[in-house]
Amino acid sequence: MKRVMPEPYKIKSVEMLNILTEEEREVAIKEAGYNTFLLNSEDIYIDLLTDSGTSAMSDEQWAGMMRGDEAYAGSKNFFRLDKTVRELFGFKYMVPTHQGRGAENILSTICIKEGDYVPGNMYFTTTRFHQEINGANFVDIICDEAHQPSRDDVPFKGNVDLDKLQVLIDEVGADKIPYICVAVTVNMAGGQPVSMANLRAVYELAQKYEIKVMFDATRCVENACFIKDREEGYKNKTIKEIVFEMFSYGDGCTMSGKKDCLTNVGGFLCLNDEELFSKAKELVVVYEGMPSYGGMSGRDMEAMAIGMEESVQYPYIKHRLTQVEYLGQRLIDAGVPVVKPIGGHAVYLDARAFLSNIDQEQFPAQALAAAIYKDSGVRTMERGIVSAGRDKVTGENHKPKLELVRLTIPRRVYTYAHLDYVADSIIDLYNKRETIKPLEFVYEPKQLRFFTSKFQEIS
Ligand code: P71
Repeated sequence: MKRVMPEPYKIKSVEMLNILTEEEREVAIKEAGYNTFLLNSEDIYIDLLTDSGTSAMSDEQWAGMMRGDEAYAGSKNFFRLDKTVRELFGFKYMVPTHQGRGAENILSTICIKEGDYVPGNMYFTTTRFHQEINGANFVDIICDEAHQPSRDDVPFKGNVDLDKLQVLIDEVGADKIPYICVAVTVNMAGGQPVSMANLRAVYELAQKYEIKVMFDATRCVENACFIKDREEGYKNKTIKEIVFEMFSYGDGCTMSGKKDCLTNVGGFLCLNDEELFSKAKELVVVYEGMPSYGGMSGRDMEAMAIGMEESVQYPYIKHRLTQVEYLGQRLIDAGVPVVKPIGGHAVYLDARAFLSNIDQEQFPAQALAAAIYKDSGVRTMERGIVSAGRDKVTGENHKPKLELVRLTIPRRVYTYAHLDYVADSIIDLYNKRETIKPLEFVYEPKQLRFFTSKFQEIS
């Protein structure tokens, strides 16, 4: 039998979990309008809502917090973070922000003109929001396989379809495309990676037309580990070398430090262009803070610099991907429909297949996420029609091909035993799935509606 390697860390401090009864959970989810975002965290047993800002920091990071230099300007922690980011990513300039969307706001504002087009390998909610509010049209150029949840023979389902990119350039002209947004990995496709060969090819094509490539670097370390494991020629390279090469095929990036930087808050924007850097610094003082803190405290920046160095250590990242894969494989073995192959940060249930009796406009993924909470106290997230929102012109619901529930694994927080409980619960629920009821809106906010909308069951 193959040995399962346990967690590559031991536990120094613990946080006790609350266990509610099923009756108590039924009341809680009803009060939350069947929206898992609106649950109180104290009512949750295992929280798989997100891997964003939910990482456990290391003893080294906590020690770093004590070295926080909280000067208003020129904090020493900023200089350490700046150096770490530039060394690991290879970009020339870095602007700190309070989190990823702060960087997206600045990048979109300085690069986009009304009527532009921003192609990307699938949308992300906040990213597309900032592109559209600045007047751009988002165009999805991810490969078709990314929209096929059961296709498990594609190792890099996050890849850009170069033909789609070429068609867009021919149709609208390169001068209407301020940059191509390349996410590594692709969250909404199921945490799917992009190959190095694809990144290289996108950059070559972009350079031919003098279009910039801007990465969404949020889960870049996970992407690098997939490249090491799956792409020819990378087995003997370090994660650090792979990350560095990935970003050599671009002109900048936005980063949510709340994921692969192993911290609870923070983010940054990287750029190679001096003029754009100068514009970004003008805006950061308006929205975030001084260019030497951008909304983070000194201690946050120190923890982030240390977290980034820890994140590129192979034992850490390999264990993380293996943990996610383990949960996914348990569900696959039981016949539960999930997005395949299993991605980097989460297992995604295919809610359309799980609840094939519920119409997409009756929110199957939302209903499934609510049912999982009620059944087991596990909190998950809808990533389907509710997240996709409405078309800004027609007002119709975007109807994404993928109607998913995300079981997101926080970094260094849960053990294999927790994941077994999650798997057992979901398998049980799958076997009684006909008891799950469809939903309808009782409150729908205009923007990023998934965060605060409320629903009721249709009986
Ligand atoms: C996630 C999040 C956090 C989130 C955001 C919106 C709705 C629900 C949850 C954030 C990302 C991300 C990618 C690929 C940019 C951001 C924004 N993800 N790009 O998955 O995944 O970063 O949260 O730091 O502002 O739960 P930010």
